[in-house]
Amino acid sequence: MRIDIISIFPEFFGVLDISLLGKARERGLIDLTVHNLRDFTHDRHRTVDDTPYGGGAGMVMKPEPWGDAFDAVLAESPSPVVVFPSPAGERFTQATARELALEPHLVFGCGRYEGIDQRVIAHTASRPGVRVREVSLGDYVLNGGEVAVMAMIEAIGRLVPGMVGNPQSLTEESHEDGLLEYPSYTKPATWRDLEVPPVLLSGNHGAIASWRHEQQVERTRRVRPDLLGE
Ligand code: JQB
Repeated sequence: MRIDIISIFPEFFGVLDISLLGKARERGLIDLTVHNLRDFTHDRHRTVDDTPYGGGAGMVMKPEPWGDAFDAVLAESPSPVVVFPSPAGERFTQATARELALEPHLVFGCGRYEGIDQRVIAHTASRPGVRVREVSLGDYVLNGGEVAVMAMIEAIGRLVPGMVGNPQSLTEESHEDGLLEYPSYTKPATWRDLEVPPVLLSGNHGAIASWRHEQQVERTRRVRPDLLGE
């Protein structure tokens, strides 16, 4: 999978080298390039923002540097998906991560200020072969798209075929079956007077599977009843 990120803070993505994605890049599964939007400006101040038409607070990212950045990054890519993180986007879920993990080329456009001139999104979507998604991490406002893209790349990257050693560990975790995950325990069996639930020491795999499923349902009902439609 090829991933390009366009941002005015390219240094932000240095941590991807030391996280899970470091391994994916070493193994040649993910080829990630970060581009500085300011490299696509043509004025001496490398301006990327301007005042909003119609008035209002803050600044908006101007379209020209974005257009030139996408001209360069999308050249010779047959069917990229361009993701714009935005508080006004569709919700990014495990299902979104699964879909995007199957794509050969993802491009993330990281906005700042009050966001990007909407014509950039419209123009990018009008490019032949390009699919655009405006995606939100959740219902809170960040200062820009960078942190959202880091989270999305971590969620997507671990689903790229070949990334996780044991594929069963992917299907048994939170959200893959619409439930929160069951609680986990490791040695020692007693720690500061707290015991590991005895069923987990029983060796009865059927009883363990039932107990874990009960724990998932109980926890989901208590913490996230919305996931059960309740
Ligand atoms: C600028 C962003 C998010 C990208 C995701 C999420 O967009 C704004 N509108 C009003 C005020 C401030 C901003 C800041 N901003 C680009 C940008 C916020 C993404 C974002 C996001 N994905 N919350 N906020 N879940």
